[in-house]
Amino acid sequence: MTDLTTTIAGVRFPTCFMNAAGALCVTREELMALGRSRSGAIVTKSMTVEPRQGNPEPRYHGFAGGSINSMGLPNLGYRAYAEMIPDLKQFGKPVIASVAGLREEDFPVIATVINAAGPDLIEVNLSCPNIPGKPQIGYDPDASERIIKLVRPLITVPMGLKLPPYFDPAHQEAMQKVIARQGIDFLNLINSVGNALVVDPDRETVVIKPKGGFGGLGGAIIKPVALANVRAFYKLFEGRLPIIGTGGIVNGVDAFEHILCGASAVQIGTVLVEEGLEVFARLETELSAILARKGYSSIVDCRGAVREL
Ligand code: RRO
Repeated sequence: MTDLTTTIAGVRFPTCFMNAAGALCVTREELMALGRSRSGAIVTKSMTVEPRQGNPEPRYHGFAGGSINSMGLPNLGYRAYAEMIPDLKQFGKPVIASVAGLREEDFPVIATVINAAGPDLIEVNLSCPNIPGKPQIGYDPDASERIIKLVRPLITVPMGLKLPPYFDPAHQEAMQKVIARQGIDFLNLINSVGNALVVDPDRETVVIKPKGGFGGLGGAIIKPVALANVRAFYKLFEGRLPIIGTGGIVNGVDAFEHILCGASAVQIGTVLVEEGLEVFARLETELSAILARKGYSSIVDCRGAVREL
């Protein structure tokens, strides 16, 4: 049997597959179900200071090649997740708390209390595309660095950043400098491709209600963008900064491609929502099969090994 375990910033994961923040992880029931499932970790929905209902529905739409969402950060508020974390840790797999904020000042408030609750890792979400009037922080290196500076001293567990997709090396290099200066322990690449638009030609409408139909694209259709960002940051950090690859993973081969590009673990969003928790067993079987077929006995054996021509 191939070894699908992995380690991120010194934390061991029983398998490299886990939910992406946002997918089936808002309520206590959903998070406990992730604990009982084969997910290699429990990742919370990105949390804000106050509980939020999120944007008006319909706000998620799945289609053949992926999904578009404009959830608008529906979550229980950080106090509820802080209370839940001790229970979530009983499942013997890492708990990753995803921290967001509507204002810069929110991040340190949430980080302090969540860090004290003892998650195994904290992911700071700098890339929500769906709050009307709020740009994605990760597209502004100065704003990103201000927020990182506020929370970095408060967080004692491994701290990562969830970044938006970048489409130009100059933007990746600018962010790399911020990350290197501030001492980040891992990256999660990528969040959804923000402000995309899906149209239903039969009904002649957009498919989600918020923001005139604009929302974050996920699923199979974004895999090349995700792979590009995993690869670019893997190379910028010379393989020394652990990366969680997120975006476009539908089957074991997709996960293998993320690992070849440099991912140490992968997260599942759209396909988890579409298929449910059973997806984790399928992905394990499929990734094990391809690793075995190619003679790799573990993830470390092939991580980052994609060859250039
Ligand atoms: O809640 C959302 O609308 C959302 C968030 Br916070 C995010 O980071 N990425 C996304 O696609 N949707």
